[in-house]
Amino acid sequence: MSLHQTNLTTLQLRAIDAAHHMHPFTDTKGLNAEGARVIVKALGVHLWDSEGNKIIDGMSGLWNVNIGYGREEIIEAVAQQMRELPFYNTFFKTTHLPAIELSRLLAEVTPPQFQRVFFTGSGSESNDTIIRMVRHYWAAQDRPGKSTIIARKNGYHGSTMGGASLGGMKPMHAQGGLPIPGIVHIAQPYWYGEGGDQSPEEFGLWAARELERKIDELGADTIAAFMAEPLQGAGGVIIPPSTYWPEIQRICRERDILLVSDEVICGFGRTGEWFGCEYFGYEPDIMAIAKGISSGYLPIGGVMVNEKVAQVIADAGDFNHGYTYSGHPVAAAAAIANIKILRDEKIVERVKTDIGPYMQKQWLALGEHPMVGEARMVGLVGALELTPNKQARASWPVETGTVGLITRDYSFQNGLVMRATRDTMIIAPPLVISHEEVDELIGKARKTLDQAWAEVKLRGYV
Ligand code: PXG
Repeated sequence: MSLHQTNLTTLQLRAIDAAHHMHPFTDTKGLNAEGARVIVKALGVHLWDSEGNKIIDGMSGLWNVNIGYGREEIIEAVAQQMRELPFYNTFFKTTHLPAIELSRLLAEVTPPQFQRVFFTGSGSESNDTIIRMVRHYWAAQDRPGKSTIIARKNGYHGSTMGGASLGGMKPMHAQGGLPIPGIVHIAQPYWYGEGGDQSPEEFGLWAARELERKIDELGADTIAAFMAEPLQGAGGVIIPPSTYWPEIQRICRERDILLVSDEVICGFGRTGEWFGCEYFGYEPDIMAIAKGISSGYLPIGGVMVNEKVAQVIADAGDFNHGYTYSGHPVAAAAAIANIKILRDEKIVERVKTDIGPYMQKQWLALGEHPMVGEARMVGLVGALELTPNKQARASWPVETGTVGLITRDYSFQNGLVMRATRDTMIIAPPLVISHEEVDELIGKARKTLDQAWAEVKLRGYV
């Protein structure tokens, strides 16, 4: 009998989970001592747990449920595709209707330089694909020495060997022998944390020129590509100063380096444009996509490739790369239905002109709270920097992350999923959130800050 048909208590469900389920990015002992929260259903922007608590999902699942939960169009499309063709591959000179339709749709909604997609099953697989693709691109032009990829400290590009190597997360590198060779990291454009006395604009130029310095140090004839997120998501919603991206683009063009945009979080409307590169005004050669492509209803990802790169790959014969689930027909059907909802309901435009500005105004006002050093947001993705001293942008006199966790726990208790990265609170609600739901979310966030502020004062952290 499936668990759905039983009347197991939350404690019993937690015990089974603790006995058999290894959770990602989790301290298993700590989790099992506490017990996992069991999520049982979701609708719109809300989740329900096994205790009957209703929670507003301020993180869109894991930054991916852009159209919100419970859309029947996707359920229908998936069920129909399951009946018709639950699986076939796209390897040996075959294709199928969902892969054909989705590739055309992606060519329509992505920036004009992108007419071709390589399908994957996730963001990590997209980035692993990109490592192989950019090296193959240069090798195919008799320049195999152009193989190093430059990425950034505190960037996030996934959890596979390649993805985690491209990422600049120290705790990830510390496990499993990472990064793999041929990947180097430069500074991130994190003005609040690292900008010191410089203005954001000055600091943005400095951070971009770190790329120039690194390329010149290693020699442009050894560098294949630069990869970055338009804004860093998992790293703490780090929004680069306006000077950053134009300078990065100039440097890549002048030195003949491929520019890769990891759009796994920013893609499909998060910033109020379809893709983050459109928001920040640059033209990548390659984009990694996943998450919002299907709003998480089924796992699927891809790599968008411009004509320059696609042509070289095509002229070079076999590209010896692919996944069983590249272009999975049912996942593709979910993605097609999702993209049509985003497009036909003008959800991305709504983020830009209506709900984005509406939420930004209230979110930025949280910056006046005594505990908040900076509130920032673009589209529907934002962060609050928690600090004991606003003017000094000071960090807390306890282990990094302590105050973030206190705040996150209050947020959960208040029925709001708001993430903590270090001592930075993060928000990225579904793009379909209503005005009333924004009011609800902000009210809960404000209450959470008040409670956390009282507690850190009680604990003597201020
Ligand atoms: N690139 C970016 C920019 C991401 O945010 C990936 C690639 C990898 O995608 P997959 O589908 O392989 O997970 C991501 C994923 C967090 C968190 O805690 C963020 C992600 C994944 C898991 C947790 O913020 N982003």
